[in-house]
Amino acid sequence: MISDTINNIINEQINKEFYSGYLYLSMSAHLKELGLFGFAKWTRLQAKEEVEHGLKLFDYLIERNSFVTLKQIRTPEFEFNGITSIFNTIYEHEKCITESVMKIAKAAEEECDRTTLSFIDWFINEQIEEEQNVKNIIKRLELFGDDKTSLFLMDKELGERAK
Ligand code: OFO
Repeated sequence: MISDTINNIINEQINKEFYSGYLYLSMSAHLKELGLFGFAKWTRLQAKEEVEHGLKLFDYLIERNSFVTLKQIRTPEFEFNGITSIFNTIYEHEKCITESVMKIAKAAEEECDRTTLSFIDWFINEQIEEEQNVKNIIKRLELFGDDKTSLFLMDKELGERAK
C-alpha cells in the first residue's frame, strides 16, 4: 500500500489527466467548426490518450490497494483565438502537467517509494515526447501558418495520425 501523500497526489493527477482530455476535446470541437479536420482529429486522438493516462493512474492505485477518489472535472476553455494560439495553450498546459508529474516523482523519492518512482517514469518520458511534438507543430505554424496552402498541408498531415 502506498502512503496517503502519494495516494492523494495520484488522485489529483487522475483529475488533471481527465481535464486534459476535456481540454483537447473542446479544442477538437472548435477546430472541426473551423474546417480544420486534420487538427481536429489530432486533438481528439490526444483527448483519448489523456483519458488512457488517467486510467493508467487509476489502475495503479487499485493494484496497490489504495483509494481512488474521483473529483469534479472543471470546465475547459471553449473560446480560442486561432490555431497557433491553440497550440501555444496546449504547450503551456503540457508543461504544467510535466511539473505535476515531476512532483509525484519528488514525493515518491522523498518517501523512498521505489514502485511509484518506477511507475511514474513512464509519464515523465511521455511528457518529454508530448512537449516536443507540440513544440514542433508550433514552430511550423509560426513559420507557415499564415499561408493557406501550408496550413492545408499541415492539416492533412496531422489528420494522418492513427492513434
Ligand atoms: Fe498530455 O499527457 Fe497526459 O500525462
